[in-house]
Amino acid sequence: MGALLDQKYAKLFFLLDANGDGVIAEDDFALMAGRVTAAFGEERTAKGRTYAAEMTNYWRALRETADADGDGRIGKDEFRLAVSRVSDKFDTLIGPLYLAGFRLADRDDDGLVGRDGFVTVLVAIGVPAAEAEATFDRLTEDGEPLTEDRLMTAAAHYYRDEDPAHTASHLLFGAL
Ligand SMILES: [Ca+2]
Ligand SMILES: [Ca+2]
Repeated sequence: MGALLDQKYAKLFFLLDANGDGVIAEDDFALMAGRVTAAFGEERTAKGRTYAAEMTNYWRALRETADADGDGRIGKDEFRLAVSRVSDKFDTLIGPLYLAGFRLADRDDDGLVGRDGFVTVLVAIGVPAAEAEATFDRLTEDGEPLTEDRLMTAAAHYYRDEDPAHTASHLLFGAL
């Protein structure tokens, strides 16, 4: 694993440890899903339920890969290895969560996400608002909205790629 991927996985661990107790467990994923869906008032809608289900799937994939002693808790070192392996199956294990997040933020279902929707998701998962704004600017041009393809490409780069040409993707969740 290269240094950049290591930094990005460390950032993911920090964000996914939603209750800040230093380990990742199912309660973190429930907490984060609750925060994101509540930010849009979608806790009980189809979109919100899809997002929560994808959070659970992501957690299960990590747990099956990482939790060798079966105590339901994943520490930082376990997480780095697990997320690296789960990222090999980005399209089936991780991509659907990002797609569900995009669709939550796409308030009018036109396949585009504006600044407010994007920033709302990132703030709900723990990224400071100013960094979320900067991420939106890096991923888009001249006030254009974010497309689904652009987000999915950035997310795939975040989990799998260290190409210096993809800085905007590496900074998806703010400074490393
Ligand atoms: Ca935790
Ligand atoms: Ca839209």
